[in-house]
Amino acid sequence: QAFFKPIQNTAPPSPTKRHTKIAVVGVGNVGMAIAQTILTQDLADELALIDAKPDKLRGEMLDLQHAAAFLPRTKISASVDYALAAGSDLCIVTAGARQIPGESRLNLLQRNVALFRAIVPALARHAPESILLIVSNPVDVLTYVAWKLSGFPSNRVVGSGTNLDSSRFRFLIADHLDVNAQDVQAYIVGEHGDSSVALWSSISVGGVPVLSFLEKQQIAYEKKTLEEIHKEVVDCAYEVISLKGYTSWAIGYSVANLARALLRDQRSIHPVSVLARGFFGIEGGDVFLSLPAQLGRGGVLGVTNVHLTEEEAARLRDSARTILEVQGQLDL
Ligand code: 6V0
Repeated sequence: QAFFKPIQNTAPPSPTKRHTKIAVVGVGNVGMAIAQTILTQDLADELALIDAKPDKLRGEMLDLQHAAAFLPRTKISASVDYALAAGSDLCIVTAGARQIPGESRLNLLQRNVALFRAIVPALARHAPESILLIVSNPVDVLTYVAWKLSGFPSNRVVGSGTNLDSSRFRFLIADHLDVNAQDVQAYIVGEHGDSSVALWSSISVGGVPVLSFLEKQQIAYEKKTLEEIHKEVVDCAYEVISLKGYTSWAIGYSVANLARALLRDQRSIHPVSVLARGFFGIEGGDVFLSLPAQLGRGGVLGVTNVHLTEEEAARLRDSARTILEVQGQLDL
């Protein structure tokens, strides 16, 4: 006996009505922060959680389901089986191995490549039309690995890249100037982490370009402050990790922001890891690096033709070379 009696003359829903499904692989600190932001922001009709640990998965699924009374309606499911990703529009990968004390970065990377071998082809098989959004670190190399293992066109493989670094940058500039971070435009591009490149000329507040404003006012010392702010951006991830053991909330919001841009066809510009070969003189092989990219329902729609100084472009190319060297040592 159905709870509701159907009214007369009902018809099935229109087949053109879109149903949005997001799969999140890895329900650790980062995966769950992303999942909960997606739920509170009403970004999906269906959320599929996938991990290798069945108990943790079921616990996380139940805990989220128990919040249903306070959230927009989303069907939440969980499984160790990648078939759960079937029909996903977006697959977000946060699964990662933890560094063993004394382990080299390359060894950790090789272990993550082994994880990706289990994850990415399975996602590609079950959700062949999806966009892959990679979060696991080192994100630029792993986005390349995901692109290779998926066989997807490069516009449907993107890494969260420096979207988070840029939001940290905007927060710190906003804090320094005592303005709203949403009014601060500022991009960090390149490799996520230590060798990221701050695009000084891109910084503007409420439409006012900050550097040229300072130059006109002959306030040279502020440039130094900005450089210190960039250093703080690089250091602050380490600080959060040393204080609380991991980072989660900011990456959760940052990835949900990318999910919205992609699935709701926002055509907005985000510094994310994309196939960078051919841009800004990056040559020598296929490499993923963050560039200001336009995102929409088709994935990566293009890269902004932003002006880089020769020094900035050279630093980007240096990062590309370093990443290509690492990729060359990978057993793919
Ligand atoms: P965590 O809390 O250890 O979670 C990792 C999860 O992955 C665990 O639940 C594991 O069970 C799961 N997992 C491991 N192997 C598999 C597998 N084969 N299939 C499915 N699931 C598996 O780590 P945390 O959530 O803190 O971090 C996850 C990843 O995100 C790490 O690689 C981080 O370095 C990376 N981050 C990336 C950021 C970015 O800006 N790109 C920011 C923060 C963290």
